[in-house]
Amino acid sequence: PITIEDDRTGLSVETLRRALADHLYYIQGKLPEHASKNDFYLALAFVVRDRLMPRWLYSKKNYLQPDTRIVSYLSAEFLLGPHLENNLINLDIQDEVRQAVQESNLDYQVLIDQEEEPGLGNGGLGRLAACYMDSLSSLEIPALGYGIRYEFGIFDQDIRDGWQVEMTDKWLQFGNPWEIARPSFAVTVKLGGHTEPYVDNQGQYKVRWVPAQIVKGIPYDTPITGYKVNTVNTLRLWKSEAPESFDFQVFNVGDYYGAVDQKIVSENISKVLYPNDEQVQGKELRLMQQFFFVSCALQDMIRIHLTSGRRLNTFHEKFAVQLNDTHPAIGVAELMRLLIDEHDMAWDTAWDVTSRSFAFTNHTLLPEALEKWSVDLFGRILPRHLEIIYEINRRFLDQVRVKFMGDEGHLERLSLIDESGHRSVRMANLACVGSYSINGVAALHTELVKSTILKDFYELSPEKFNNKTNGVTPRRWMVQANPRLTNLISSKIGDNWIKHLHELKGLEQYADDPGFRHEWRQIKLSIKRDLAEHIQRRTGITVNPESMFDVLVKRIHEYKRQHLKVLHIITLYNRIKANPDIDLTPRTFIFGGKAAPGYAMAKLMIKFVTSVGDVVNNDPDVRDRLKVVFLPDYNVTFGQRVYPAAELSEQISTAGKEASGTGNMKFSMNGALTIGTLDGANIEIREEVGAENFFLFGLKTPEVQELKANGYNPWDYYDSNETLKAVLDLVAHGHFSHGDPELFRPLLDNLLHHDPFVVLADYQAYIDCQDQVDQAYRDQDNWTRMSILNAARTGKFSSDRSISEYCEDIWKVKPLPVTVPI
Ligand code: 26Q
Repeated sequence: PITIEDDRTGLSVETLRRALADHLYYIQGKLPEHASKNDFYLALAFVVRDRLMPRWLYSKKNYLQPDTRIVSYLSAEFLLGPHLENNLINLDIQDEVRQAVQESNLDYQVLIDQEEEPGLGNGGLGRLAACYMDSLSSLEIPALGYGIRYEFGIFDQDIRDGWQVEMTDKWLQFGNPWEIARPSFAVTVKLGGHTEPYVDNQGQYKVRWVPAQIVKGIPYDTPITGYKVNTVNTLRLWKSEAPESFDFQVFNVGDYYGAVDQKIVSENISKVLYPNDEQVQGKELRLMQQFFFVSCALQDMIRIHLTSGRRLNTFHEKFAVQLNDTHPAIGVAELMRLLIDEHDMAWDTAWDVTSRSFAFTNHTLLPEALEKWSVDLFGRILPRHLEIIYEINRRFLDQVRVKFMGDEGHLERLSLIDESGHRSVRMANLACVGSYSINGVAALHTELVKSTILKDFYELSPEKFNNKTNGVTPRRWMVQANPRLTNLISSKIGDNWIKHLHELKGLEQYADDPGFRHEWRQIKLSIKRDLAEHIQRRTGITVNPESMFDVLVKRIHEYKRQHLKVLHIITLYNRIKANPDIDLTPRTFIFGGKAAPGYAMAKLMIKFVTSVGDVVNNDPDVRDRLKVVFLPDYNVTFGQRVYPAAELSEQISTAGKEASGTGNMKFSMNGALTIGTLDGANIEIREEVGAENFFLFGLKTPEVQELKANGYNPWDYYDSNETLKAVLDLVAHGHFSHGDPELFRPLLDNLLHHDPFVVLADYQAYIDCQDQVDQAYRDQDNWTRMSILNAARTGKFSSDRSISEYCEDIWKVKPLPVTVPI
């Protein structure tokens, strides 16, 4: 029989080829001979988007069914990474599309590489949100992600003369085929001004917010496909614009520039992602961003709720609203305002709905990362919310007084307002009071949250607290990033593991199989060769693919201790200089990561890596046994290249500082061994893979606390350890700075006199442990065995496991398979 496929939905190679040509001609408006690579990429992206559209539309339709319960994930960041290949994998059309592309005389990889990744996040927290969206769809959970459509995402990093240089990320400049603007669902958001009491026409005493400014929020929807299921959830990101009428009032009195100024402020709100992670500044624009997207999201949810035919007093039954850290915590006050001021609900009902809607995830233990807003600033931007927060606080503290009678300490610490010094609003406290669940992101982290930063809240409401250890999606971080390993694994145990990662356990039986080990090692080597070529192209540095690939990629921060890694490199360098014929394991040290532009010490740490690299890489005595590479512009795309190539994963934060880490999981899954401290999820990784397959070193959390309590003096470690002294002296004398003793002085002074992250105290333990790594690497057979066992035992770290736990314990939401009529 002759079957004719539709150009929009057909999946045969021939139809796909025709659809590609069709889109190039009619959507890009290009003849093939005039089309750029990007034109072909866009045409292909539209071919794929067409094919997910029916599933997307019917998934959306489900949201509006009255009984559908929806997870609403509120996050200021979604660090998605490229969509195209991910969607091909999820739709299971990779082979056909490859073939169609080839038959169109195009190069599949070239087209994939055209995509500019949406870098709408800083690091771990933003990437976690992206992995969670993937798992929600793959598990067929109705979900909406809400965030900001930043025009400029995380800056592009260049390295010039060894220093970081930031450049704007113009990710939208060549068009974004994955988003659809929905101007018909635009909402308005108020800012500034004052409040005034009034009596409404039912005789009710009410408060009116008279704003100084109104901005418009326009939603842009991106489809989030699930793996081999019909569910395609929506990520709805908001762009700010000036309302059409923006200029009338001012314009009429002739203040043209004033009118345009207002328009600029409106458009600035979604302009750029703040590039700081783990160090907050109380900037007005940042508060506006947070409020803007949260208000848009809640208004949108209320619209969906009412459209699905329900009354507002059941809002909490329709939506489970997750707060990704405190960045969206203003939502607690905003939902109260919307219900009371705009929908005439009584306070008690509104509070009942609100406090049953929100759940809060904490991601940090660093005091400098806790968000506080000065009451002055807050009241200037959100005068009504400040009143509401005062009222929430008054009622809350009344309850606290009953529980902790007469204890002023508790009241002071629990209050939503910090009254010490300049008064400020504590966003973590607002999130805790307004949420029915509070969770940390790894077992140790949750315990530390309960015993330190949120101790008082834990004592008040222990039942709210729970742990949800982070996870990462095996679709992106194995199937997409590491197709060769994926094929080998599936050839042995089938491909069920992609949805049920615990099934990787089946690999354990091959850990002692010489043939399997050989294949495993050959794959790692071939990926290392590809990375070596990439390094050559990007940095001009030649590296030996047979050397150990020792990788440290993550945001640059003192607590993550990239400088400890550099001290190790200098130690090896000194050994070679003292004895050029020394027998040591050749290594390639690969660094990547961005520093917050305002974080001088982090930027100096980058210069430290590159400067040591310049000397080590070019010293003839080293004879290419050590190579140091700093790869510029570490991002999701590069992560997909580097995790599969890594043999040693560096997870060396100060114990008690890294909430969880997620890169650690990506490495392990791809068969890297970890050298790490007992911090964050490292602890759980070690539990899973076995202590004998993990290189542990360093002080434990209580030991760090004790050391500091007893007056830690880093100088003592310098003074009593000759190798450490030699390393630091070499830096101090300018060996890595062309004789300039000043360049690294701030870094050295900090280490020798403050060392807040106990780098020097952990130095010797780290060196000793690295020496064990060297020894272990010499036995390649056993190393490969450990590598296989690592991958086989990482089932726990699938984000599917994390999301299932959120669904069962917190959100109380069940899968809802989507039916697509044919
Ligand atoms: C806040 C206010 C103003 C400006 C910026 C910020 C801001 C932005 C991003 C504060 C913090 C962040 C990011 C934090 C983050 O990425 N934390 C990481 O979260 C991961 C996911 O849970 C954990 O694995 C990491 O351990 C944790 O560091």
